[in-house]
Amino acid sequence: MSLIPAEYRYKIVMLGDGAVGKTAMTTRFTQNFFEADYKRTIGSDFAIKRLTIDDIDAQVTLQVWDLAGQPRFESVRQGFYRGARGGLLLYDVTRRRTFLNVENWKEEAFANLQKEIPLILVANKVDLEDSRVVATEEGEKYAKKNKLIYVESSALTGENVEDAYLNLCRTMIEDSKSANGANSV
Ligand code: G3D
Ligand code: MG
Repeated sequence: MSLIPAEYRYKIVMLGDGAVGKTAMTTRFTQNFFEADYKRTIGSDFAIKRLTIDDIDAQVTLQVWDLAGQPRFESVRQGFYRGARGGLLLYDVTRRRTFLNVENWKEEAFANLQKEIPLILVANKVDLEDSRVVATEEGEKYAKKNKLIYVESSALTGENVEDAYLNLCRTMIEDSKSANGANSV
């Protein structure tokens, strides 16, 4: 096959309460497998990662935005969300409050973007089995009800980290294709 891979560029956002593992996951994903490129902005960071998805002949450049702490300025939040095409919404399976706040993060993202974007629900820190308080079934149930893809990960061991981002890429690419299809004459 001599197909030229299709090129996609997406901005994505890391969502979830403090200390759920947003930065750990982003760092693992962007530095473990490919080169990373960091840039500091006020209150937020982004990393660039290029990846190839062979089976669908796609080359994706991801701009992964990660909020540094809880920004005080509304303008930082607006800049953070602006142009985002998808996101990973994390909670920490050892802290129920972070799971209960998932709904708030989803609502905030959709409100700021004024539309719904694909989100992957990420149950992080599954390596901490002994202190786990949010069961798989609960996460799955919420994801199903809200039409989100559910992934269990550990930024510590690396389990399913790449998978979470890949799932999001595939969903965004499908969205782009159906949007293009709708626009073409
Ligand atoms: P945040 O960016 O969402 O605020 P961080 O969260 O990525 O800063 O992670 C918060 C703490 O949780 C960090 O610990 C980090 O190492 C830890 N952590 C992140 N992901 C995992 C995971 O999958 N498993 C375990 N066991 N720990 C994780 P410290 O001690 O540095 O604050
Ligand atoms: Mg962080």
